[in-house]
Amino acid sequence: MSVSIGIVGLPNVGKSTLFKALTKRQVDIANYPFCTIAPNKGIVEVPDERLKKLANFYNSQKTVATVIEFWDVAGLVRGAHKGEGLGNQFLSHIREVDAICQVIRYFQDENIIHVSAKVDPAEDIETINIELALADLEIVKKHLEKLRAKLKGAKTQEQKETQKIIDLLENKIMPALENGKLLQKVGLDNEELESIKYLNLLTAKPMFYVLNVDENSLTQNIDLQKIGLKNEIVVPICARLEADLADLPEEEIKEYLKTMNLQHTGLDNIILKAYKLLNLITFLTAGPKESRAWTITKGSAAPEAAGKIHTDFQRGFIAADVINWKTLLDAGSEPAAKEKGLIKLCGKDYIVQDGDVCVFKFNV
Ligand SMILES: Nc1nc2c(ncn2[C@@H]2O[C@H](COP(=O)(O)OP(=O)(O)OP(=O)(O)O)[C@@H](O)[C@H]2O)c(=O)[nH]1
Ligand SMILES: [Mg+2]
Repeated sequence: MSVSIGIVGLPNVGKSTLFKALTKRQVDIANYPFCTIAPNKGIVEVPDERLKKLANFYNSQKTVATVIEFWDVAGLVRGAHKGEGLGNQFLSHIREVDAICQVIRYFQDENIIHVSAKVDPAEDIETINIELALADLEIVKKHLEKLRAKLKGAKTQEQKETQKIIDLLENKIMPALENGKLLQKVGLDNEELESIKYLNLLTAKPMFYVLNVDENSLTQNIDLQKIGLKNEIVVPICARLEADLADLPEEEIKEYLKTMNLQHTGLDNIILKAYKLLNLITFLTAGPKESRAWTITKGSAAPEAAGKIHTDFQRGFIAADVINWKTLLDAGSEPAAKEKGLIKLCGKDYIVQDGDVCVFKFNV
């Protein structure tokens, strides 16, 4: 299953414009079995220069990037939890995402209506975060009823566990949500977060912010403190420009970035920041048939990485041949790398690193 991101924000801030730009780069789905595409889901390649270079090195017949899913939902308005606007029912579509991308309007354009008639990013962020918190609160309240009912009939051990969750929800989670706080900011420890994971609360998920700015603000410094974003991951983009860029051939995009003195497109930045936020890294498999990038959580051991390719690889894991992609390329060829002893044989405790090229050995 790929990493998924839900896009939230007020209406008319550019969420769908961003989504459309992203989906212009939608992957060739044939490469990804078991993937279905819903109308509001886009599956996008994670940009990776290393993969391209490796594919070139091996003259691979096929190159398969690792992917990330984006979900676009309708805009949230103040009072959505009480049914204002379209209400917040559509949030249920993104309950299972790994992270939330909040789009904020920063661009000035009199022709585009703002729901509160003025562009005020700080206020908009607060509105959205409160609505997300209140949407979570509804879920917590409903769930508490179920848990309390369960307490009546349950056996002792189960009762104890149920009571523990009830206490956490009543004493820590509910008060925070009632105050419009994001659960990510409440300081829950890992055990607490783990115990409420099944509730899929949106504010317990990692979140990053996309500032939809005017094109000419792209290269300017934005005072993030002023809009209340101090320690957050923020990606300034111009959604409209991204939509235009996504239509261009790669060479022209590179040319544009060069003239603007930018390193990546906004879309690439969003994907790269999402990886950082979720603590994800990429390892690679490469050869004449196929070069491919895979996503894993930082700190994963080799068998877990092998399991991304096939569960049999994990179950029957014996060892892995590992070399950093750059070391491999610099060696000139795979046999040369082998001869120089640059390919390391790693066991089940080896922690896979970003940019490792792996060959797994396994028993079936
Ligand atoms: N000037 C300017 N207009 C933009 C930009 N991004 C989006 N827009 C315009 O803003 C309007 C709303 O954009 P959408 O992407 O549909 O907004 P949305 O957030 O999906 O809105 P809802 O689906 O209603 O919640 C459209 O007319 C866009 O063309 C931008 O970067 N600059
Ligand atoms: Mg939209």
